[in-house]
Amino acid sequence: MSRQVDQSGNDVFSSFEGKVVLVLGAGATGASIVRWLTLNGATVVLADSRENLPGFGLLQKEFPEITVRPGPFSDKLFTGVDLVVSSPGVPLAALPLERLKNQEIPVVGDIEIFLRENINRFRAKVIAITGTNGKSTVTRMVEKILQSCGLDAVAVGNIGVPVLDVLTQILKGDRAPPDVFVIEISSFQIDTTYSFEFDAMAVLNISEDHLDRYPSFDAYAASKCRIYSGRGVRIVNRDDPMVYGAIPMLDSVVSFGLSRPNGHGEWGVDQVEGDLWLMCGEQKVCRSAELKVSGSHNVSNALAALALSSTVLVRREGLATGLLSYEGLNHRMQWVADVGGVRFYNDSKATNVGATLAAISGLSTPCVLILGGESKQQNFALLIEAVRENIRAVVLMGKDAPLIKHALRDAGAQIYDAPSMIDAVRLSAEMAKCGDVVLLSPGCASFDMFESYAHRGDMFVDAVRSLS
Ligand code: UMA
Ligand code: ADP
Repeated sequence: MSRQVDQSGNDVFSSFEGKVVLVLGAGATGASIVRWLTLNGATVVLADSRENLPGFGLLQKEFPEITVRPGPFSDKLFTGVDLVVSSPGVPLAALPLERLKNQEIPVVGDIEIFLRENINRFRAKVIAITGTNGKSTVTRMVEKILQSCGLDAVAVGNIGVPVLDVLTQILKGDRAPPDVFVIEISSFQIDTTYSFEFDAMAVLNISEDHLDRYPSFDAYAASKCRIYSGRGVRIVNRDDPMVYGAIPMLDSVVSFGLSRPNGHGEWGVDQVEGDLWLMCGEQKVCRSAELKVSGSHNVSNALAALALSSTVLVRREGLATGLLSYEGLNHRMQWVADVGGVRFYNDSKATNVGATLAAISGLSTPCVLILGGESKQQNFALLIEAVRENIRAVVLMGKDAPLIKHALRDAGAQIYDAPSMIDAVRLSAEMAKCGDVVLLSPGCASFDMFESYAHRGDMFVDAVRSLS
């Protein structure tokens, strides 16, 4: 992003008054950007590549003054604009980036605008959390910890609350600026961010995902690690070579991992008098068994949350209480029901292979696994070993079922196809033996069959309830 000055020589970001801003994507983010820009005096053109916007009527009602351009993004759309603000779901490759660069028109996302506004006008602390898996979990854990320590902390970003909507609330006097914004930030959002004005940040882990959006796994990993390029305390996972290897050993690096802490101020676990404790250096914080979420990946998440929270705290008395009040989120290894001696778990939020691996390795009983959907070009052979060890049968659903079946052909498990969620659940219930687990952990995006991962999880829960 070279130029930040509009045709009249003004800094585009210093005031939006009178600026022509093109907003791309009319989803939750797009609407929040329009809200913020109109409130701050910009002339907004909102474009969405869908011809028939379902919420078109509502948008026109809320923003009668803006121009809406449905349909494929044409070159003409970008003429005469001072700034382009893009939604995370819009692939940058779909934009005429070369032309925009030549014309010195910046292309940014909502997080960039938020960070600039926060620095200039609100000055709240900002913690940023990214990674392939665990972002929402850690974001909520940090929010809980900070609230328990007496701070006004608010979770925003990819977790489902567009950052600019909170700034709009503040500007309208509907809420006070918080002490801390805890931002869950996706790689799509990082790609349109440049300021990285965070007080602390973490890349929790990196494994394959979104390979339909990035030219390679390395490009995806590099996108995530860009959040370390600003100032602030860099919290890094010493168990993940993709993350640990990516950062130069600069100042302000604090590590966490599932081993004894490396030293004072570092985070880890240790056995003390027969119990496994989460530790900061030599200091005990809480027993791992006290956490209300299970699995070693959640111990890792808890350590990351403690490390991140500590960077903005003067006193740490509420750390353990806040962490232990976190009870988990729906659709992440959520127990649904026991039917005929079989436990059913909803892990619909496992939208990539890494999350499915974490789910399977946390199980101590045989399992029937419901897998499949949009595979996003991931390598499902990574599941072979875990399937061989833990899985009685695999029930496949969705668009890329044939591809996954091929990848798992040597895994030694029985593999079945199911045309719908209800069929998948019935088939799994037939395959499972008393004492087994039936686990929906699809390792895929949901959009081939469902509106979202939450819709997929809800359909699973309904299907399980219909069994009993
Ligand atoms: N659109 C276009 N052209 C395109 C692509 C999309 O016009 O080429 C339009 C669509 O027609 C639609 C709009 O863009 O009208 C949707 O925008 P969006 O996909 O950016 O979605 P939002 O509703 O703005 O939600 C986004 C995040 N979605 C994505 O990154 C895909 C939400 O994360 C996030 O909660 C929200 O902003 C608030 O910050 C969801 C997600 O799936 C949960 N994230 C991915 C993940 O977690 O793996 C990254
Ligand atoms: P995200 O917001 O990054 O998608 P979530 O906290 O919503 O992360 O969890 C998504 C999925 O990843 C769930 O299936 C969850 O069980 C799994 N998961 C959570 N934390 C981790 C981790 N540290 N490593 C691997 N998988 C994880």
